[in-house]
Amino acid sequence: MGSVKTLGEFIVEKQADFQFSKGELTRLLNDIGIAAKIVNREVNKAGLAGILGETGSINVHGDHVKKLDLFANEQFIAALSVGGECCAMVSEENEEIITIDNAVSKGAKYVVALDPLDGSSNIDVNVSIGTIFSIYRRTSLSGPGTLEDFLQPGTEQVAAGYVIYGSSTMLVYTTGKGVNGFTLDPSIGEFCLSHPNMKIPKQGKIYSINEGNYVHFPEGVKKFIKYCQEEDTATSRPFSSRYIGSAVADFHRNLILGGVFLYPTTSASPKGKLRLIYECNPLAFICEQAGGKASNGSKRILELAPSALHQRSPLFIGSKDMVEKIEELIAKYSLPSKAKA
Ligand code: P6P
Repeated sequence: MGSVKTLGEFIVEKQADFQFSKGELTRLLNDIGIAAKIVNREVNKAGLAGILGETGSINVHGDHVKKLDLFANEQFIAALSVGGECCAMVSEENEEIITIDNAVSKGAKYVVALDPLDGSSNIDVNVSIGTIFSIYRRTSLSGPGTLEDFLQPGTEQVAAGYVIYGSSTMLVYTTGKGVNGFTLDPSIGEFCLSHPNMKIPKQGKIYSINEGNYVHFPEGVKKFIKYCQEEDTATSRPFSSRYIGSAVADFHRNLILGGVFLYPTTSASPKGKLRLIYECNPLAFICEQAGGKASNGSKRILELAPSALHQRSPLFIGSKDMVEKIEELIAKYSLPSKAKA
């Protein structure tokens, strides 16, 4: 058994990748790792800790907030507040920006966008759930973080990652120099490097989509689903349909095995369901760094210009060849815009 490399050691080692870095990002990533361990402890015993079920409250988007959602949100806000390296946060659970005053006074230069517990509808049925985070340098010059700090395109991300609370708990992140995965070893309470330099297969055999929405999918998406189901040994079709209903889990499986996750526009989500700033962009950054692709059907996710904190986007993300096939079919079968009027 080779020597174990912990997340902390790895982050410090990679700090050298950043010219002029004075350790702020290193501390910020470590703060996120600490919060993830605390959330993991509660997720693993949610059924016992009386924090299953709902708080009875509704979040800003009208979703029923599960107690674990709230707990996770509080833990990440607390960890990032104590750390002092992040001057403001955006969370799926909070309508407005969260300003971290002590970090503001310290002149912290980073802001963090977060989905503290994605896939919350799966909490009570013991299906994998996840945390997604995205880190930017603030663009505002001083004082509390501003809306503009968060309305940067995904290409401006300094780092992005997710935690998946599954059969094991993993933290996967990138700072723009590749993707590395760490598995939590509960016996020592450390995330240990288990998946160095992760690469997503260029072509996969898995497609992941909620086919319950089929009737309302754009024509090109319907054509892609049928393409996946055709018999063609030369292209290993039919592909397999796998859908967990937790974006982090569906994404993580495809990152390792190859495949594509699709969340198109639907009647319930006419702009798509996944959030651009704290779901699509961080997963897109990781996916591209692993050699994959992330699109809204016609444009690169990372180049979309956000205009609102909680805006949604259609998302097609995973193996490069599969995302390009989806874009090709959407372009071929999309109605000319004038015809839509
Ligand atoms: P549907 C979980 O609630 C989530 O936001 C994502 O994690 C997941 O991919 C999606 O919604 C599932 O949505 O409509 O298929 O249940």
